[in-house]
Amino acid sequence: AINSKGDRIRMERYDVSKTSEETLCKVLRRPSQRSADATMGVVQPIIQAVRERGDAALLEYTHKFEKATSLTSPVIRAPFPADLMRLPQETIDAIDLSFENIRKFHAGQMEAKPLIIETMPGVICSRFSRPIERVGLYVPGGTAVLPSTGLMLGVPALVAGCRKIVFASPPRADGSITPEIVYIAHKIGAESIVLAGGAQAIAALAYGTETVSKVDKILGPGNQFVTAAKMLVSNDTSAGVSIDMPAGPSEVLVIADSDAHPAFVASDLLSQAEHGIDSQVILIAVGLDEAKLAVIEEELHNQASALPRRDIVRGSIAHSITLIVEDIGSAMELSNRYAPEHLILQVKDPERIVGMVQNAGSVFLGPWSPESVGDYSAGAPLARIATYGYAKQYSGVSLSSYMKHITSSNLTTEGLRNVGGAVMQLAKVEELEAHRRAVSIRLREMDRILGKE
Ligand code: HSO
Ligand code: ZN
Repeated sequence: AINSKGDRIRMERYDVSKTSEETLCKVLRRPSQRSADATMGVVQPIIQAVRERGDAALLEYTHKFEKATSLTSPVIRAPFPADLMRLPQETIDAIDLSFENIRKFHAGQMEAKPLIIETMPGVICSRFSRPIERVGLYVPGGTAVLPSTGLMLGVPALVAGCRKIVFASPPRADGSITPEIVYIAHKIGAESIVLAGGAQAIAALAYGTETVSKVDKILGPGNQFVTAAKMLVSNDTSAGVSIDMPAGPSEVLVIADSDAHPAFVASDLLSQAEHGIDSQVILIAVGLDEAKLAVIEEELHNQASALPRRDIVRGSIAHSITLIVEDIGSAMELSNRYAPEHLILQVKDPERIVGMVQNAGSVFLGPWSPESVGDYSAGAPLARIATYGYAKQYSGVSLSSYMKHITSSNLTTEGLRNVGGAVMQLAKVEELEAHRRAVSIRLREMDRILGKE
């Protein structure tokens, strides 16, 4: 039970040198890494219904889950009506500035020219990229509407050159949609916005309906139902759709040494903690004495108590922890093991320490780089990317998430002569005679032509 007053808001402390490996394992486990079976059971029939009955089923779920019973069409199409994106000038300016920074960062990732390598004389191999044609971008609703997710997902899609960009986001109970999302979709050149959330939105994007355009890839964060639905549709070969990655609750790990500013540390921990009660934040305190730790904890409590979302913060702080270590090496070891989505280095010489980062979604260096600049405006994307420890094997969303690479081979007669022997020999080993002959027939023809001349 969440108690909004009274108890101190505090993270459990563990002195790592005195903590057993077993306990450490337990406290570093993500709170929501539970069996996904129950979720899959809920999601499966929803996907099937949308797949079979299209818009009718999609609307039924939106009426039921979003309470948007007045909604009669699940899609709005570009050009979006101006009255759906009326916003205060300050908001427009903030979106425009962020849009431009995110655009610059992704434009810089564009490959200037294809990779061309001549592996042997006359054997020219190349690799070039093409945008994924149709992408579906999921912008979650829930306890907070996050239009910034639309920027983080949409701008790279625009820069990559995706031909069709479809947004999906749950409508409010009155059937309307946050004007910020509409404005962002408009700036990005989205084809349409699907007014639906949850598994039903994912199913509509994966299979298409009478009004929803089918897409080739679905990206974006969401709750456990969205994540389960993304995993299911991406496993269905008949859907022909891929996903970014399984996304979990947002998380941050802050490493603080004696240089760190206690108020900054507390504010960074809280800015992730306020996302949801399932968020997890971790503080690794490097060589801090009791007095300094106490100041950080005092800051955390005081700042948290003053937050509008303090009840949510209380929930997430309840399963968040402080790990106490002696040196930065041990801190980095733990951090790499946990593989946080966001890593904040409030330490001496962060540019040097960043060299020790092996696993993390996105890193923030030094006292003047709060995570919220990444959430909104700095340019490097953050959209609940590599959570659940997936930072060990996945990258966050970037330009390449919207592209695929195509390779090509182009051989001259000299090239085929150079490489043909090896090909024929390997084909022989694999007993694939047609493969072998595809070379030998050409070599013979080459001899004939050249012999003639
Ligand atoms: N920190 C969140 C993203 C977000 N924050 C959106 C604010 N709005 C997960 O990366
Ligand atoms: Zn955030």
